[in-house]
Amino acid sequence: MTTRFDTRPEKATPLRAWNGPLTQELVQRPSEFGLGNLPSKVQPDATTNSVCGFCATGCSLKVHLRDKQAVNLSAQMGYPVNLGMACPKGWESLEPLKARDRATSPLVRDRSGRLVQTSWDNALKQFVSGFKQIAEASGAQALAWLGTGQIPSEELAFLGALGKFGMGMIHGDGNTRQCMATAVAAYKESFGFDAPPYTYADFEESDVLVFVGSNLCITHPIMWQRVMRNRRKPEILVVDPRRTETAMMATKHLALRPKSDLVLFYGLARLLIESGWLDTDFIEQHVCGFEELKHFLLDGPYDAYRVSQETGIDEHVLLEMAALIGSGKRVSLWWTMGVNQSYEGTRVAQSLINLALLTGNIGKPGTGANSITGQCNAMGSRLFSNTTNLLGGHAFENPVHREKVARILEIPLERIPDQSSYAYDQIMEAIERGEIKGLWVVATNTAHSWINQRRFRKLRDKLELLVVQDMYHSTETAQMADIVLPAAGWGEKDGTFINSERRIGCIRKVSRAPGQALADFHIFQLVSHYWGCGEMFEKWSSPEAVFKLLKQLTAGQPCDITAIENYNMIEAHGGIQWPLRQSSGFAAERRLFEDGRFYHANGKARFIFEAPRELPEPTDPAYPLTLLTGRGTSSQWHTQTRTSKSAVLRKLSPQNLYVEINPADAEVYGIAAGSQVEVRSRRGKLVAKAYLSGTVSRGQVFMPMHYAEVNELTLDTVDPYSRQPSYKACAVAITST
Ligand SMILES: Nc1nc2c(c(=O)[nH]1)N[C@H]1C(S)=C(S)[C@@H](COP(=O)(O)OP(=O)(O)OC[C@H]3O[C@@H](n4cnc5c(=O)[nH]c(N)nc54)[C@H](O)[C@@H]3O)O[C@H]1N2
Ligand SMILES: Nc1nc2c(c(=O)[nH]1)N[C@H]1C(S)=C(S)[C@@H](COP(=O)(O)OP(=O)(O)OC[C@H]3O[C@@H](n4cnc5c(=O)[nH]c(N)nc54)[C@H](O)[C@@H]3O)O[C@H]1N2
Ligand code: SF4
Ligand SMILES: [Mo]
Repeated sequence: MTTRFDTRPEKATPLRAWNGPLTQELVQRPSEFGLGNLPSKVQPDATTNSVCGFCATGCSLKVHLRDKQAVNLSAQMGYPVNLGMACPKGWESLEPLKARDRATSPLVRDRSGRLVQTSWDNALKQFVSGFKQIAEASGAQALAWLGTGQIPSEELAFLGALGKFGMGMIHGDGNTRQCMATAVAAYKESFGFDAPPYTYADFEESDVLVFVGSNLCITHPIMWQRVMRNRRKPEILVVDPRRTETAMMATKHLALRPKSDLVLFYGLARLLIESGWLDTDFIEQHVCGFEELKHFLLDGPYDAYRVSQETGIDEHVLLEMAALIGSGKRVSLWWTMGVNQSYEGTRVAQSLINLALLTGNIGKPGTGANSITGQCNAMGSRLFSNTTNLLGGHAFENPVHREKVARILEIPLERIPDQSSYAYDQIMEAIERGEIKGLWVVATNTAHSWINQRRFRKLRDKLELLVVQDMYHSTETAQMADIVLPAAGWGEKDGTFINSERRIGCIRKVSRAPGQALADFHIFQLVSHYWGCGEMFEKWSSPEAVFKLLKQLTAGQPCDITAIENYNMIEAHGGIQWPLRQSSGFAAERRLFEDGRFYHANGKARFIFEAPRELPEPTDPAYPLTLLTGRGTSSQWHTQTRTSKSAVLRKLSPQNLYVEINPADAEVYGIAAGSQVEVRSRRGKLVAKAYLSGTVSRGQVFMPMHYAEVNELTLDTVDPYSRQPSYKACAVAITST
């Protein structure tokens, strides 16, 4: 669908009765609202620090201002995360803000099907009346929102609280489901709380680092720099079917068969048990379920011979790896999407956690079973989005938790639902069934990033109202919307992000949003007033005021941050990791579980295991190749709405879709290097340029997710525990065109 814009000024709609001076100001002067928002200590011409808005490394950038407007930036020296370094995306952070396709005014679809400019007042009236009509006709379960891990915690919490407590929605999820849900499910079950235990110093303090399904070099370049600072001459093992940039830098690359991870780690656990490479004291005191795990491994098909057959990794390499993990002084295990995005990802993540627990590699320098987070604030989303859990890591089902949240937020208890939301895929299915009819998409580009796009695109017609809130009017999802709400982006608003090592850092408004674009925070304030629940959010007057509420909500939780006073304190310490219960004398880098106490009621961790499942879509003669998808380069971010706006970043990445094919396979299929090929799955097909390379093994092909067509091919299966989509393996065929 192509969308054209009508730039004719629209007849002013009269304001309805407002219930607060704030909203008056917001609506009358939307583009100026919050301009005075720069931190008071910052002079008009000065520098201020802001955490990067791309990946979850959480580097701090020093932004240089002229007349309160950012003109340049550099990496901040001395910040405990990046130590003066930044990757190309960080350096280019200001460019996406200047793009010509920024959404600068609300848009609504007119009768002829075009998106036309309108006022905030009109857009919000249409949004609210449309959603209310749906709720009146079909109940609040007919509404849902999809959020993100890319806006500050204060905004995420606002969206979640507004959606559930204010507007009465039950269903809301976010793009963190595509990304981190598996790690969340795994940690919760194994440790009793979603708690990545590490600190980045662990990269420097390990003797053995094992990276599983992580291409750290390009996906978290500054974390990789921390690995490079390790002076202990570490062994670096990379477990990835592809010979990635990271694998090339490793001391050993284990190119396992796609999705054979579970068998591999069960095989290694068995070798550890058989060889007595265990920390038996640690297991006895701090972990439940060892005997059960032992029987499962010793009685099951996890001997080195069979594991080698299934994974494609030589037996002697398995033994070497077990010896490194079993006898290494400080072993750390790291994983990302090669694990999380799988139909059995939760169990794979837990098989890694099991290895750390078996060898007592947790709670000490250079150790841990460490999930690396993707988006800048995926960790904030895990705690504060009010989707998978009630604000602050609480449970919707728990009456004590509901009472606590109602008391702190001063809202009626009955506004808090006692059931969890549908997950992302279940929201999609509910739209397909005609059960969900109104969808509000905030800071995610579903029409590119969601799995099996063809199925998704058919859902558009099932929705009575699709509202998209984005920085750009040009995204695939915004183009499908009935209403587009123009949002300010990173750099144009205040708030906090939580990085991969649980470090809370501040982002600052250093640039003015274009036209009438507003910070998501202010959009949520407006929606609350138009919905008629503005009173409930009276205290939610600024991001920092919300931060104070959030910190109260964490009281007594593993993520307790009640001792963080305010944003200034966060800045003064170079970010602060959760938890922080006492404000005096804490180290800049802290890890969890130093006392061996986990978050289950008995203080112990659990060994969790289960027999591997069948691959949902194995290859066959019609579709003989396995398609792997993931990140292509360090200069491309996801659906490229932001990174494509920087000329520098564009130069650093291929502009057109390509498919990596092993040269031997190319010969079999008669494919010449650089030629156009058709890639087909059971769901769709596309044309891409053939890039012949030994980085993929025979029988596999790789395509980066940055091009919209790729998810036409992917298979929409999910892990049953985390409901995270299995983006990383489906069967395809290739022919030359
Ligand atoms: N430049 C850049 N950086 C980013 C992002 C970006 O878009 N661009 N996105 C950010 C986000 S949100 C995320 S979630 C992270 C993702 O960071 P990563 O997880 O590091 O990135 P991916 O390329 O998605 O996947 C990692 C690897 O998993 C491998 N893999 C596929 N199947 C399997 C398997 O069965 N087993 C194993 N062991 N490995 C497998 C792939 O070959 C791939 O190399 O990156 C973050 N950083
Ligand atoms: N095939 C395949 N598909 C994948 C993956 C894969 O490995 N393979 N990885 C998955 C993963 S891990 C992830 S995280 C997802 C990412 O998928 P998406 O979340 O869809 O990707 P982004 O391009 O980051 O989309 C963010 C959107 O928010 C907008 N935006 C940015 N900042 C703001 C803001 O402050 N406010 C508002 N309102 N909007 C803003 C951007 O313009 C953009 O449209 O993709 C998933 N899809
Ligand atoms: S590594 Fe991540 S956080 Fe650091 S500058 Fe690059 S994109 Fe930003
Ligand atoms: Mo992600």
